[in-house]
Amino acid sequence: MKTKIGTLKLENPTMLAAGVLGTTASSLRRVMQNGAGAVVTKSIGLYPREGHRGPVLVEIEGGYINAMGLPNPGLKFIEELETLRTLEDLKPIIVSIFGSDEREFIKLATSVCRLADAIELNLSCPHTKGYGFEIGSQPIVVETITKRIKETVELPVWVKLTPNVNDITSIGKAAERGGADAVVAINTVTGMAIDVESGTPVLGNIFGGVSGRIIRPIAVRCIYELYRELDIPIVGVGGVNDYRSALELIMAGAEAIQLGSIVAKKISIFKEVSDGIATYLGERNFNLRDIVGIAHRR
Ligand code: RRO
Repeated sequence: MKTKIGTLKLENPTMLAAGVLGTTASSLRRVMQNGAGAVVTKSIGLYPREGHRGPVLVEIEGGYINAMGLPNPGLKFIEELETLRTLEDLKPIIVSIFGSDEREFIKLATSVCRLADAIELNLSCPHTKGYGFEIGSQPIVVETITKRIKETVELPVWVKLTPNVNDITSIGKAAERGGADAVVAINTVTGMAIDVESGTPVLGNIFGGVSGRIIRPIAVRCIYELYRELDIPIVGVGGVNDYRSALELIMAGAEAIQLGSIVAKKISIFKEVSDGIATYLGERNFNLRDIVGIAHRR
């Protein structure tokens, strides 16, 4: 079930979402071997970061809340990408980057571009001051950073959007004006959990980002809204845990989907979802293209 996001060719429409199993060559390799059509790395910054004080992750009904705080190896990650590139049968590698300003984004994009098939700009981490919300919630900042990266690298540039804004389409349109090749929707939804025994917030950072099937209706709504307003492709992410939930994001308007929380428990999910979609389409004599955004016809 081959597909394309702009010029990027995929063997199937499932990808690893940023943040899960994405910091080493061996874990990214494992995801490829388990049937992912592409992988997105953990978001990488210019400098190593340890992340927030723990606990950084709590499981809730229907998902997780995380406040990892952008832990990453910084530019040392390039060594992992170099190792990965020596292997055979690779799937497209999308490198996710974050920065605090335009200059940092440009430096990162320049450093990783020879090892990436596309760049995903993380303009949407919901709980790390200076790196996500402040950048990703202002259309003019999103447009400018996207534009500068497009001027800097020849690769496809995808922009990952935050759902924690009043109007996600204004941010999506800003990415499109900046020349983005696709938008990725959505990052996690701001939330928090309280331990009722101690009466204290569970996460070290107090606030975190909610992921997993509990956020799927929010992802579907955001993708549906974006599809109405944008001409560039949408990559859907948020709460997919089987082929039917993947179909929901696709019918809202996503051309491919990313899997995150579910991967932590089920690495076989890529094959399960892509086989499930293929069977669904085969039984109805449809192509994937036929059902992208089909919910808008009503
Ligand atoms: O590392 C994180 O805490 C994190 C990131 Br960068 C992100 O984009 N989304 C998220 O839920 N957590």
